[in-house]
Amino acid sequence: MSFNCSNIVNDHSKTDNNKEHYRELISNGYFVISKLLDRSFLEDLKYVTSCLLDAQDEDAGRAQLSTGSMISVTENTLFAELVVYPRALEVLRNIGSICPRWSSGYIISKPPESPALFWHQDWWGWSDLSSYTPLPQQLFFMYYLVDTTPKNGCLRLLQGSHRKRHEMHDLVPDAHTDKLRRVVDPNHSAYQAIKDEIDVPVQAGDLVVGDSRLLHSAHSNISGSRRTVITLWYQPFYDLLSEGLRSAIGSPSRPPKWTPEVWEKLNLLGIIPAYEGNEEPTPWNRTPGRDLQ
Ligand SMILES: O=C(O)CCC(=O)C(=O)O
Repeated sequence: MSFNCSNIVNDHSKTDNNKEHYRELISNGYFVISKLLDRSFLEDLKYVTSCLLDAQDEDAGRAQLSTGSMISVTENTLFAELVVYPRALEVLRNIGSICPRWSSGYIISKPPESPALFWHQDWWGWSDLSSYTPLPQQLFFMYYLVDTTPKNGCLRLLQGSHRKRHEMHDLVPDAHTDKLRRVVDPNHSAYQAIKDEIDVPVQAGDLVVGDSRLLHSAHSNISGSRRTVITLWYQPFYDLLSEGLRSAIGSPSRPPKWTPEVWEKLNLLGIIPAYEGNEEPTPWNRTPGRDLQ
């Protein structure tokens, strides 16, 4: 299996790079790795993703006008390969994650001429004290399948907001509401540009890794083409999480498109969380408490 401690890289130039990524993650809340995806895998992902997007009905699009599509990666087995893509697992190992777990993932595609994504952060365990410490509980791995710029909806973020309160935390405490998803009020502060925001334009096949507590959003897509990202969620330090958090993560449900053989392979790689204790799950809470200062 790939999370073998003996595989840890000891090439010194690489080690410096890895230290830098870890430092960026802890202090800024994210880092970018260019060209992580191999060309032919990228083409396969593009093809399968386009087929899934073409098959989506219009109601699904309206319900997620701000986000874009929200299609689970369990809709096609190709994405299971992405979950355990060796270069991605190496990225995890290099930031010190010995036995990470993966919990979910989505294809998020902004159609042509679509509005901005609302400002939000994705951490749901703010009732757990570890949420107010430097180490990330959960990471996003965002793979953009096309080149992105502010014109076609590139990612934008508030550096350091994973550990430091920003006024956006109070303006939009929990952004995951039906109203914001449907853009009922396009003038809502959740969609607006912020003085401190940083654009993260990338090239197709690049990877953006970030702390789930980081405030982020995406520009509107004013181009004539889709802008697609695949977001995967990992717990890099799963074994250090409180029992309540591990209980809340539980074990993923197994929708039928990923066959038992696929799940078995992922299980053998140790990447699927499986909580077997009796602790009450930490309640779902997406609003940071006053301890975030
Ligand atoms: O669409 C994007 O660029 C960002 C997606 C996002 O915010 C997320 O996956 O949490």
